[in-house]
Amino acid sequence: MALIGSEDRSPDDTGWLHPAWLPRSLTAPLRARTVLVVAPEHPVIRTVVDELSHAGAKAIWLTDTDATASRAVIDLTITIDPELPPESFRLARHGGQTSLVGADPKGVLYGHFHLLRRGRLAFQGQWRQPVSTPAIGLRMLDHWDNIDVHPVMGQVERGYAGGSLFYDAGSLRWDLGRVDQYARLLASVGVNAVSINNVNVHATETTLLTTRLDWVTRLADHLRPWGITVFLSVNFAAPIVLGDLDSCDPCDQRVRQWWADTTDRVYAAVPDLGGYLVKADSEGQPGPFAYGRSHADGANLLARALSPHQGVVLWRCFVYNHRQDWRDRSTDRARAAFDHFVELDGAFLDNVILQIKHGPIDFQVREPVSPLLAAMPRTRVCLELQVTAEYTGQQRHVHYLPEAWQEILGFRPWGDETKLWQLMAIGQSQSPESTTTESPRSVRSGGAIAAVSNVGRDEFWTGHPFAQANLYGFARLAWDPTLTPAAILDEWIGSTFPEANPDLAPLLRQIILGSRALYESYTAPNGVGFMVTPGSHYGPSVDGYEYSPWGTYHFADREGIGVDRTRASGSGYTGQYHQPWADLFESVETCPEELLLFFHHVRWDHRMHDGDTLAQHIYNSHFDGAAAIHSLARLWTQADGLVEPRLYRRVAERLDEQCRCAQEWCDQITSYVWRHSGIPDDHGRPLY
Ligand code: GCW
Repeated sequence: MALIGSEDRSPDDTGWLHPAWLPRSLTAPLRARTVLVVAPEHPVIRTVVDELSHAGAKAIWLTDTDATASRAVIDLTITIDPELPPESFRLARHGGQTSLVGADPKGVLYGHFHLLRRGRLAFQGQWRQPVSTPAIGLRMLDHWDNIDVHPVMGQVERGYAGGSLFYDAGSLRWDLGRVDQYARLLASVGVNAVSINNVNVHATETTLLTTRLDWVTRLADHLRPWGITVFLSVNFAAPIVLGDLDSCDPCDQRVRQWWADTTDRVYAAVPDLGGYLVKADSEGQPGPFAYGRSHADGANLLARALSPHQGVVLWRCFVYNHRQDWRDRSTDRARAAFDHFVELDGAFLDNVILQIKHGPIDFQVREPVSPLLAAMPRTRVCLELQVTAEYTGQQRHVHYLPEAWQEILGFRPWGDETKLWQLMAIGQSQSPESTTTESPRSVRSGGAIAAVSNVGRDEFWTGHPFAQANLYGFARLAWDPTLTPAAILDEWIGSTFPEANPDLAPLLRQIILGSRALYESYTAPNGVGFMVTPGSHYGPSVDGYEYSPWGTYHFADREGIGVDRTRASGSGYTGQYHQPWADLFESVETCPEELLLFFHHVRWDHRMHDGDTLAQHIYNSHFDGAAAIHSLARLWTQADGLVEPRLYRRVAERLDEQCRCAQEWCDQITSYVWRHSGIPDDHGRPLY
């Protein structure tokens, strides 16, 4: 069987590793500097001290009391101010001395990386920066890594960047050096949590809870010094899978005891584990439905076991019927998460966080924001994004995902000033100013954002070197969701290509900015989604999922295309939104055109706002999109000699493939529309 993960497509372990956005030479910034660190003994502080010494500091004094005596000769002082918000830092330079004040050890670590990024400027002039505070408390990357190589999904499910950083064909890697480097990379942009195994938890991974617990301990030991908390994905049926019980019914006392005892043992081994991540009753994973129990029963079962240890359950809402009969027009997958969860609002314990995908279907290039994110005022919620580019070009196409994420984070669920990211910051799906809903639960509150990681053992970390900007962008948006994609890209370019020829940055901007819209223009049109090859999810297959059980249909016929999700004549999904969206999406006239086919079944001759028919609109966007990719590939030749040769070649190869694939998308989609609609292209371009 062919591997769907692409470990085979990216070189692994060549020995050479691209430094990503970390400074090439650590010795420059702190050469001949003296440093005073006033902080308690802590693994993260120890990391900062090691960093400083690698960065070339001449002398470092570490003390847990204020040692003012030697201040006169100190270039950099690092102190802790617990009055600052958690994980924050403040940088300033005054009287010939640079100061870094962190709220806590993590704040010091993040401030240190900020200082490194400033380079020489960190030790020049007089300046004072405002306190930098992360907007969202839990900033997490989910790894879909398998311990065993899965026969279909490979070592990393939906991994497009070589093998797993953690596991290799059934074992924990003996040498975790790459994990250390990864942890450093994440810490440098403020990621503070990682789940270490696939949410599809097979039998082998289930043993991470028990006989392979020492692996979790080892990974946690490598991540802890970088301020990164480990989470475990667990199988809801673990008591059965591990052979201890014949049931996993959340209301069975034996099951509750099993989870309590198992969790106690887990925390004895890893006292600072973040908690569990769970995919239940989803795509074949076991869950509480088997016992007629609700997802609140299921989540609370684990929450109770974790509570004495201050652990949390991240419980995914990706719950839908994946065995649908395509003939059944009454079931709408987009409705599923809301329909399953909204009535449970208020029924979850305080240490349960519902993890909700950004759209109602599944990480498509264009979906409306999931209405569930703003529908559970008495429940903690977390936004789930996908950095790994499953449906978005698989790190073979240039696709700058922060352009989509900024739209998602900026969505205004009530049409007023409140943006989605503000909900994620408080971790509560209600407007921060809201007085109409019940007040949020106060205990253990705090926001969260999670994303599926896109890294592997590839020498560029991410397959496509430009996909590094997606990892970087996720972390930066989690810290500050008000940053623009362009600003983030400039930061990434500046740190990744320091001291490059001045021609490079504009070239990179031209290729990377706008790449999300470009990808959208030649793939599935106007929010219709899922015209990908079944299984691999790469490349076009217009009807690939049309007669499948997965609930992802476009319903094209000779009249038109798209899914009627209106209240008037369709599935009623539009009714899951607050106003003004419920009405805006309901009407063909006011529905944003980029989402037209997500919400409506539209005639091929429907007039778009610019006067073109829908068919013509699709022809235009696809032909223009494919042509634009060919131009980008030509443009990249100007980078020859401006970047490392192997980076140049890697991008050039990927652009060749993007050209081929974009043309294939264009030809298949336009020919499909032509054959179904009979509407010729105004410009006479080839339709087959
Ligand atoms: O997008 C789908 C993927 C599955 C994945 C699932 C999920 C881990 O195709 O590979 O399974 O989403 O999010 O659980």
